[in-house]
Amino acid sequence: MGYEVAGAMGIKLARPEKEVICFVGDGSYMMANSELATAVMRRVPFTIVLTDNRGYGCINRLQIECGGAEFNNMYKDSNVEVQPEIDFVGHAKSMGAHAEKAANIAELEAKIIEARSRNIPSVIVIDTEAVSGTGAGGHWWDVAVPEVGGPERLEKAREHYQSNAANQRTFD
Ligand SMILES: Cc1ncc(C[n+]2csc(CCOP(=O)(O)OP(=O)(O)O)c2C)c(N)n1
Ligand SMILES: [Mg+2]
Repeated sequence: MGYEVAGAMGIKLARPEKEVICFVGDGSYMMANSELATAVMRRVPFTIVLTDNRGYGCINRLQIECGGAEFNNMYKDSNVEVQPEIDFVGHAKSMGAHAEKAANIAELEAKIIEARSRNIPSVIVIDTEAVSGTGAGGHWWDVAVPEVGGPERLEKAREHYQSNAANQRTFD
């Protein structure tokens, strides 16, 4: 986390003939983004697709999968006085980048194509849903669940963990 914008700039400097698209979450963007200003100054164009689900979505899903309650990953579950409403378009524009929101996938696709003609970075912000997934990846994350104690949801999570762990291949 945090290297995505700088990484995209580095890739574009190394391979200027390539189209570079940086796919970054709101949390990662918040960790580090100031190379955007450098890329504007140096005229290094790449495209950032910023998915805004208002928090650490994948860690929240992992927390749920491990039987935990949603806590301190999404802003809505965090101990804050005020829920942040970060204007990522305004933030990126303040560094000189082209920035706009996409309302849906069709707009996102069109804006990615439009970005190809610019000589500065383009930031496309899209609101995303934090908890539901497509399931298409069929992934599983090997994070162990405590063996004793906890509420019923923890027992279910533990069973789920053990059956997935049993399916793992081992390598010598
Ligand atoms: C420096 C660093 N800190 C913490 C983590 C653990 N971590 C992995 S993904 C993630 C949350 C990412 O949030 P966001 O960028 O908003 O993406 P989302 O999962 O919401 O799509 C965290 C905290 C990490 N990988 N690197
Ligand atoms: Mg997020």
